Amino acid sequence: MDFGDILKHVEDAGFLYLGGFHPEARQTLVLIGNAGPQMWQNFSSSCDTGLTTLDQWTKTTIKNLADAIDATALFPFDTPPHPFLTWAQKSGETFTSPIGLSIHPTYGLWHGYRAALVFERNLDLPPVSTTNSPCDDCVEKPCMTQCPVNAFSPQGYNVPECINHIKTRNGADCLELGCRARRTCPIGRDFHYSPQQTRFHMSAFVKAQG
Ligand code: B12
Repeated sequence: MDFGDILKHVEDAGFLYLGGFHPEARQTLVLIGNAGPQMWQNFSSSCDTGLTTLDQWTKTTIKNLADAIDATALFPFDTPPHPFLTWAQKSGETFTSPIGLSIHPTYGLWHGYRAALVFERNLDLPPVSTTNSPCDDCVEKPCMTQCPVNAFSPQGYNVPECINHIKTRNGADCLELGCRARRTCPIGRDFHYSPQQTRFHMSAFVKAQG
Protein backbone atom coordinates (compact mmCIF):
# COMPACT_ATOMS: atom_id res chain seq x y z
CA MET A 1 0.00 0.00 0.00
CA ASP A 2 1.57 3.34 -1.04
CA PHE A 3 0.86 6.87 0.20
CA GLY A 4 -1.92 7.38 -2.38
CA ASP A 5 -3.83 4.29 -1.13
CA ILE A 6 -3.39 5.41 2.47
CA LEU A 7 -4.63 8.91 1.67
CA LYS A 8 -7.75 7.43 0.12
CA HIS A 9 -8.50 5.46 3.31
CA VAL A 10 -7.87 8.59 5.43
CA GLU A 11 -10.18 10.75 3.29
CA ASP A 12 -12.89 8.09 3.10
CA ALA A 13 -12.93 8.11 6.91
CA GLY A 14 -13.52 11.91 6.83
CA PHE A 15 -10.02 13.14 7.74
CA LEU A 16 -7.29 15.12 5.99
CA TYR A 17 -3.55 14.65 5.63
CA LEU A 18 -1.85 17.43 7.63
CA GLY A 19 1.80 16.42 7.25
CA GLY A 20 4.29 13.68 7.90
CA PHE A 21 7.95 12.88 8.45
CA HIS A 22 10.32 10.00 9.14
CA PRO A 23 11.19 9.73 12.86
CA GLU A 24 13.54 6.82 12.05
CA ALA A 25 14.99 5.49 8.80
CA ARG A 26 12.33 2.80 8.50
CA GLN A 27 9.43 4.56 10.14
CA THR A 28 6.85 7.13 8.98
CA LEU A 29 4.58 9.33 11.07
CA VAL A 30 1.51 10.74 9.31
CA LEU A 31 -0.59 13.46 10.95
CA ILE A 32 -4.29 13.42 10.20
CA GLY A 33 -7.02 15.75 11.33
CA ASN A 34 -9.89 18.00 10.41
CA ALA A 35 -10.42 21.21 8.46
CA GLY A 36 -13.63 22.16 6.72
CA PRO A 37 -16.98 20.54 7.51
CA GLN A 38 -16.36 16.84 6.68
CA MET A 39 -15.28 15.44 10.05
CA TRP A 40 -18.00 17.29 11.94
CA GLN A 41 -20.65 16.03 9.51
CA ASN A 42 -19.45 12.43 9.92
CA PHE A 43 -19.33 12.74 13.71
CA SER A 44 -22.71 14.42 14.15
CA SER A 45 -24.51 12.11 11.73
CA SER A 46 -23.07 8.93 13.27
CA CYS A 47 -23.80 9.61 16.94
CA ASP A 48 -25.53 11.77 19.50
CA THR A 49 -23.03 14.58 20.03
CA GLY A 50 -24.47 15.20 23.47
CA LEU A 51 -23.65 11.69 24.69
CA THR A 52 -20.62 10.58 22.73
CA THR A 53 -17.51 12.69 22.95
CA LEU A 54 -15.58 13.57 19.84
CA ASP A 55 -12.56 11.86 21.40
CA GLN A 56 -14.44 8.55 21.85
CA TRP A 57 -15.72 8.70 18.28
CA THR A 58 -12.25 9.61 16.97
CA LYS A 59 -10.68 6.67 18.79
CA THR A 60 -13.13 4.12 17.39
CA THR A 61 -13.09 5.51 13.85
CA ILE A 62 -9.31 5.92 13.63
CA LYS A 63 -8.49 2.57 15.25
CA ASN A 64 -10.53 0.89 12.48
CA LEU A 65 -8.73 2.99 9.89
CA ALA A 66 -5.29 2.19 11.37
CA ASP A 67 -6.05 -1.57 11.36
CA ALA A 68 -7.02 -1.39 7.68
CA ILE A 69 -3.75 0.29 6.66
CA ASP A 70 -1.38 -1.52 9.04
CA ALA A 71 -0.52 1.50 11.19
CA THR A 72 -0.53 2.31 14.91
CA ALA A 73 -2.63 5.29 15.97
CA LEU A 74 -1.50 7.82 18.59
CA PHE A 75 -4.06 10.39 19.77
CA PRO A 76 -3.75 14.06 20.81
CA PHE A 77 -5.78 13.31 23.94
CA ASP A 78 -3.55 10.43 25.16
CA THR A 79 -1.84 11.08 28.50
CA PRO A 80 0.90 12.11 28.93
CA PRO A 81 0.39 14.19 25.77
CA HIS A 82 2.28 13.39 22.59
CA PRO A 83 4.03 16.49 21.18
CA PHE A 84 1.64 16.97 18.25
CA LEU A 85 2.66 20.58 17.60
CA THR A 86 6.34 19.69 17.56
CA TRP A 87 5.52 16.89 15.10
CA ALA A 88 3.49 19.34 13.01
CA GLN A 89 6.50 21.66 12.79
CA LYS A 90 8.77 18.74 11.87
CA SER A 91 6.46 17.81 9.01
CA GLY A 92 7.07 21.23 7.43
CA GLU A 93 3.43 21.32 6.29
CA THR A 94 2.34 23.79 9.00
CA PHE A 95 4.07 26.58 10.97
CA THR A 96 3.94 27.95 14.50
CA SER A 97 1.75 31.07 14.64
CA PRO A 98 2.52 33.90 17.09
CA ILE A 99 -0.19 32.56 19.44
CA GLY A 100 1.31 29.07 19.60
CA LEU A 101 -1.31 27.23 17.53
CA SER A 102 -0.10 25.72 14.31
CA ILE A 103 -1.06 27.56 11.10
CA HIS A 104 -1.61 25.85 7.76
CA PRO A 105 -1.12 27.84 4.51
CA THR A 106 -4.66 26.92 3.34
CA TYR A 107 -6.68 26.10 6.45
CA GLY A 108 -5.08 28.78 8.64
CA LEU A 109 -5.71 28.18 12.35
CA TRP A 110 -8.91 26.23 11.55
CA HIS A 111 -7.54 22.73 11.67
CA GLY A 112 -7.12 20.21 14.46
CA TYR A 113 -5.11 17.04 14.79
CA ARG A 114 -7.10 13.86 15.38
CA ALA A 115 -4.29 11.28 15.27
CA ALA A 116 -0.76 10.41 14.24
CA LEU A 117 -0.50 7.20 12.24
CA VAL A 118 2.82 5.44 12.70
CA PHE A 119 4.01 3.04 9.99
CA GLU A 120 6.96 0.73 10.60
CA ARG A 121 8.22 1.34 7.07
CA ASN A 122 9.49 4.15 4.93
CA LEU A 123 6.56 5.69 3.04
CA ASP A 124 7.19 8.15 0.22
CA LEU A 125 5.52 11.36 1.40
CA PRO A 126 4.42 14.17 -0.91
CA PRO A 127 6.66 17.27 -1.02
CA VAL A 128 5.58 20.09 1.33
CA SER A 129 3.31 22.64 -0.33
CA THR A 130 5.32 25.72 0.75
CA THR A 131 8.28 26.55 2.93
CA ASN A 132 6.96 30.01 3.88
CA SER A 133 4.72 30.60 6.87
CA PRO A 134 1.74 32.84 6.07
CA CYS A 135 2.60 34.70 9.31
CA ASP A 136 5.88 35.95 7.79
CA ASP A 137 4.00 38.37 5.52
CA CYS A 138 1.44 39.36 8.15
CA VAL A 139 2.53 42.77 9.41
CA GLU A 140 -0.36 43.58 11.77
CA LYS A 141 -0.52 40.20 13.55
CA PRO A 142 -4.09 40.81 14.78
CA CYS A 143 -4.04 37.44 16.61
CA MET A 144 -1.70 39.08 19.15
CA THR A 145 -3.84 42.16 19.80
CA GLN A 146 -7.49 41.16 19.48
CA CYS A 147 -7.92 38.84 22.47
CA PRO A 148 -10.24 40.74 24.87
CA VAL A 149 -8.06 39.83 27.88
CA ASN A 150 -4.67 39.77 26.14
CA ALA A 151 -4.22 36.10 26.95
CA PHE A 152 -1.59 35.77 24.21
CA SER A 153 1.74 37.50 24.64
CA PRO A 154 5.35 36.74 23.75
CA GLN A 155 5.54 35.13 27.24
CA GLY A 156 2.96 32.51 26.17
CA TYR A 157 -0.72 31.72 26.62
CA ASN A 158 -2.34 32.82 29.87
CA VAL A 159 -4.87 30.01 30.33
CA PRO A 160 -6.56 31.27 33.57
CA GLU A 161 -7.20 34.74 32.02
CA CYS A 162 -8.74 33.11 28.95
CA ILE A 163 -10.96 30.69 30.87
CA ASN A 164 -12.10 33.26 33.45
CA HIS A 165 -13.17 35.57 30.64
CA ILE A 166 -15.02 32.91 28.63
CA LYS A 167 -17.01 31.94 31.73
CA THR A 168 -18.35 35.49 32.21
CA ARG A 169 -21.14 37.18 30.27
CA ASN A 170 -18.55 39.34 28.47
CA GLY A 171 -16.96 36.15 27.16
CA ALA A 172 -20.12 35.02 25.36
CA ASP A 173 -18.61 36.20 22.08
CA CYS A 174 -15.64 33.79 22.38
CA LEU A 175 -17.87 30.99 23.68
CA GLU A 176 -20.44 31.28 20.86
CA LEU A 177 -18.27 32.35 17.92
CA GLY A 178 -14.91 30.87 18.92
CA CYS A 179 -11.61 32.27 20.21
CA ARG A 180 -11.38 35.88 18.98
CA ALA A 181 -7.62 35.73 18.43
CA ARG A 182 -8.14 32.72 16.18
CA ARG A 183 -11.08 34.36 14.34
CA THR A 184 -9.18 37.51 13.57
CA CYS A 185 -6.51 35.69 11.54
CA PRO A 186 -6.97 36.49 7.80
CA ILE A 187 -5.76 33.03 6.63
CA GLY A 188 -8.22 30.19 5.97
CA ARG A 189 -11.35 32.11 6.96
CA ASP A 190 -13.45 29.87 4.70
CA PHE A 191 -12.53 27.00 7.01
CA HIS A 192 -13.92 28.61 10.17
CA TYR A 193 -15.89 25.93 12.04
CA SER A 194 -19.70 25.94 11.84
CA PRO A 195 -21.58 27.54 14.77
CA GLN A 196 -22.46 24.04 16.11
CA GLN A 197 -18.89 22.79 15.94
CA THR A 198 -17.56 26.03 17.47
CA ARG A 199 -19.99 25.83 20.40
CA PHE A 200 -19.13 22.16 20.92
CA HIS A 201 -15.35 22.80 21.09
CA MET A 202 -15.58 25.93 23.22
CA SER A 203 -17.99 24.34 25.73
CA ALA A 204 -15.80 21.23 25.95
CA PHE A 205 -12.79 23.49 26.55
CA VAL A 206 -14.57 25.40 29.37
CA LYS A 207 -15.92 22.16 30.90
CA ALA A 208 -12.47 20.53 30.85
CA GLN A 209 -10.93 23.54 32.60
CA GLY A 210 -13.63 23.56 35.30
C1 B12 B 1 -2.79 20.85 27.09
C2 B12 B 1 -3.47 21.40 25.85
C3 B12 B 1 -4.16 22.61 26.00
C4 B12 B 1 -4.24 23.37 27.31
C5 B12 B 1 -3.08 24.31 27.55
C6 B12 B 1 -2.20 24.67 26.35
C7 B12 B 1 -0.98 25.54 26.72
N1 B12 B 1 -0.78 25.94 27.93
O1 B12 B 1 -0.21 25.85 25.83
C8 B12 B 1 -5.61 24.10 27.15
C9 B12 B 1 -6.69 23.15 27.67
C10 B12 B 1 -5.77 25.43 27.86
C11 B12 B 1 -5.70 24.18 25.63
C12 B12 B 1 -6.46 25.11 24.96
C13 B12 B 1 -6.67 25.11 23.60
N2 B12 B 1 -6.19 24.21 22.74
CO1 B12 B 1 -5.00 22.76 23.21
N3 B12 B 1 -4.00 21.19 23.54
C14 B12 B 1 -3.40 20.73 24.59
C15 B12 B 1 -2.77 19.35 24.28
C16 B12 B 1 -3.75 18.27 24.75
C17 B12 B 1 -1.39 19.06 24.86
C18 B12 B 1 -0.32 20.15 24.62
C19 B12 B 1 0.96 19.75 25.31
O2 B12 B 1 1.12 19.97 26.50
N4 B12 B 1 1.87 19.10 24.58
C20 B12 B 1 3.12 18.60 25.12
C21 B12 B 1 4.30 19.46 24.62
C22 B12 B 1 5.58 19.07 25.28
O3 B12 B 1 4.53 19.20 23.22
P1 B12 B 1 4.07 20.18 22.06
O4 B12 B 1 2.58 20.25 22.05
O5 B12 B 1 4.70 19.76 20.78
O6 B12 B 1 4.67 21.59 22.51
C23 B12 B 1 4.28 22.75 21.81
C24 B12 B 1 3.07 23.48 22.36
O7 B12 B 1 3.10 23.52 23.77
C25 B12 B 1 3.25 24.81 21.71
N5 B12 B 1 2.63 26.00 22.30
C26 B12 B 1 3.27 27.02 22.77
N6 B12 B 1 2.43 27.98 23.11
C27 B12 B 1 1.19 27.57 22.86
C28 B12 B 1 -0.04 28.21 22.99
C29 B12 B 1 -1.24 27.55 22.63
C30 B12 B 1 -2.56 28.25 22.68
C31 B12 B 1 -1.16 26.23 22.15
C32 B12 B 1 -2.41 25.48 21.82
C33 B12 B 1 0.10 25.61 22.01
C34 B12 B 1 1.27 26.29 22.35
O8 B12 B 1 4.70 25.01 21.68
C35 B12 B 1 5.37 23.78 21.94
C36 B12 B 1 6.50 23.59 20.94
O9 B12 B 1 6.03 23.56 19.61
C37 B12 B 1 -2.70 19.43 22.71
C38 B12 B 1 -2.77 18.08 22.01
C39 B12 B 1 -1.37 17.48 21.90
N7 B12 B 1 -1.22 16.25 22.35
O10 B12 B 1 -0.48 18.14 21.41
C40 B12 B 1 -3.88 20.36 22.37
C41 B12 B 1 -3.76 21.28 21.15
C42 B12 B 1 -2.42 21.97 21.18
N8 B12 B 1 -4.80 22.28 21.44
C43 B12 B 1 -5.43 22.68 20.38
C44 B12 B 1 -6.47 23.65 20.38
C45 B12 B 1 -7.20 23.85 19.06
C46 B12 B 1 -6.78 24.39 21.51
C47 B12 B 1 -7.88 25.47 21.62
C48 B12 B 1 -7.93 26.47 20.49
C49 B12 B 1 -9.21 24.71 21.83
C50 B12 B 1 -10.51 25.40 21.50
N9 B12 B 1 -10.99 26.21 22.34
O11 B12 B 1 -11.02 25.16 20.45
C51 B12 B 1 -7.52 26.15 22.96
C52 B12 B 1 -6.61 27.43 22.81
C53 B12 B 1 -7.06 28.80 22.75
C54 B12 B 1 -8.45 29.29 22.93
N10 B12 B 1 -8.56 30.46 23.49
O12 B12 B 1 -9.42 28.71 22.51
C55 B12 B 1 -4.94 21.98 19.14
C56 B12 B 1 -4.08 22.89 18.27
C57 B12 B 1 -4.38 22.75 16.79
C58 B12 B 1 -3.60 23.74 16.01
N11 B12 B 1 -4.10 24.18 14.88
O13 B12 B 1 -2.53 24.12 16.41
C59 B12 B 1 -4.18 20.72 19.75
C60 B12 B 1 -2.98 20.25 18.95
C61 B12 B 1 -5.24 19.60 19.88
C62 B12 B 1 -5.73 19.02 18.57
N12 B12 B 1 -6.52 17.97 18.69
O14 B12 B 1 -5.47 19.47 17.49
N13 B12 B 1 -4.94 23.21 25.05
